Amino acid sequence: MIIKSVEFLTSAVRKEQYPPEGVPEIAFAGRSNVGKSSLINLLMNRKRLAKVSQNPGKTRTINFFAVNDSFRIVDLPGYGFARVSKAEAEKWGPMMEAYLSGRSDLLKVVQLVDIRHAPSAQDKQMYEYLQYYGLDGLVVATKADKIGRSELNRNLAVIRRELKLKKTDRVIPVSALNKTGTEEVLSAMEEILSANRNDPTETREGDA
Ligand SMILES: Nc1nc2c(ncn2[C@@H]2O[C@H](COP(=O)(O)OP(=O)(O)O)[C@@H](O)[C@H]2O)c(=O)[nH]1
Ligand SMILES: [Mg+2]
Repeated sequence: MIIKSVEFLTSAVRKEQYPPEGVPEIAFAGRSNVGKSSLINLLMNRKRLAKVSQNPGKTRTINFFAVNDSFRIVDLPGYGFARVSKAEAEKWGPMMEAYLSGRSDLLKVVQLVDIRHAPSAQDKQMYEYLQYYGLDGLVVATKADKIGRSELNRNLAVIRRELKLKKTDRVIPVSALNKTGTEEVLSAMEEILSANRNDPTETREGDA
């Protein structure tokens, strides 16, 4: 997939603030600091599209970007950051639920996990949530530059096992530092979008 144009649309907390439906969306979820903004910037080939933060836990909104005038990518707020206030933390669940449960043009949520560690309880919970909504099946393992070759397959196997992935589900290792893995992620996104173009009524696996 070639990225010809990317445009920031809006930051939303409530449903009324989302951009109008009618355009397919692929969202990105993961723990704060997992490398979500870095991945989005790399995929879109823009240096500062999604803010890369040294100060995690800042993204408390759902951020929408228009890509190639044909689909959107959606940067979901990160979870699992200890230093946010209780009030902030309590808003996260309803904000995610409102988006994930009620967005008919949402085709897939790419789940990000850190390749160095076994998925956390919250990673697992998030992924179960995606399974429930039929939005699962594509996992990106970030910061692949931080482990050696010998660890790679072992860690990917742990991720598959802990998230209870099916055989056909994918885990793609990426490194924002070495700029590796992006072609694979982009082609997975392209597959999702073209499957939707061929049969727009079957947007979610679990529906029917
Ligand atoms: N070594 C390495 N560092 C990364 C990678 N991706 C992100 N980071 C760093 O991890 C931190 C958090 O990244 P960010 O993209 O803001 O994470 P977010 O909170 O998930 O959006 C930053 O310091 C990034 O530079 C990666 O692939 N390799
Ligand atoms: Mg971020």
